[in-house]
Amino acid sequence: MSDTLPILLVPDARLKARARPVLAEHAPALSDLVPRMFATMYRAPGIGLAAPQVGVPLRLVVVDLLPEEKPTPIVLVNPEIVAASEETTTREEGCLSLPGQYADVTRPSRVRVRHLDLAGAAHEIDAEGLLAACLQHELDHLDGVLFVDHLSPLKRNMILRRLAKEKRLKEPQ
Ligand code: GNR
Ligand code: NI
Repeated sequence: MSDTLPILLVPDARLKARARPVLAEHAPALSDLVPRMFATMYRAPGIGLAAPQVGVPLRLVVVDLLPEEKPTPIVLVNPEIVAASEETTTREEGCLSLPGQYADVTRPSRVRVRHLDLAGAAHEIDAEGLLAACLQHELDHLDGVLFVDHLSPLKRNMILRRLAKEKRLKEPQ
């Protein structure tokens, strides 16, 4: 198993930056980075991880909805949402960069995501359910957007204050 990477936590300015497209020149670095992103995600554990969460400002995401029962690792290079349903779904989300914090987030129920794989081949995923929410959550990270940015300022500040308080209690000083 590859070494894991530290996951950046809110507040960290790198989580608010827009990530840059992956280019051919990045390919050698990805063969080390992608296995480490999967190791980091599986260990957390989480169902998705975006490169900016491990301090790499590239448009790269890994996802696996069922690491336990039926592992289905997906790598998305330069993903984009090319279509989204008008219908929305509300579900509870969490984020490895805001540990222990959860809130209901409303997003399009279905999305079509276009992306490249590690070999540079183009793919499209038609996603619904948890996969649709997870892909939108991960693609948001590439634009410096967190799930709390979809909440009312009141709910967002409640979560950010709670996170700061729990951090203070965990690491006094
Ligand atoms: O592990 C995760 N679970 C999750 C649940 C509902 C919607 C989105 C997610 S993604 C999250 C991992 C994470 O923070 N990815 O950026
Ligand atoms: Ni997240």
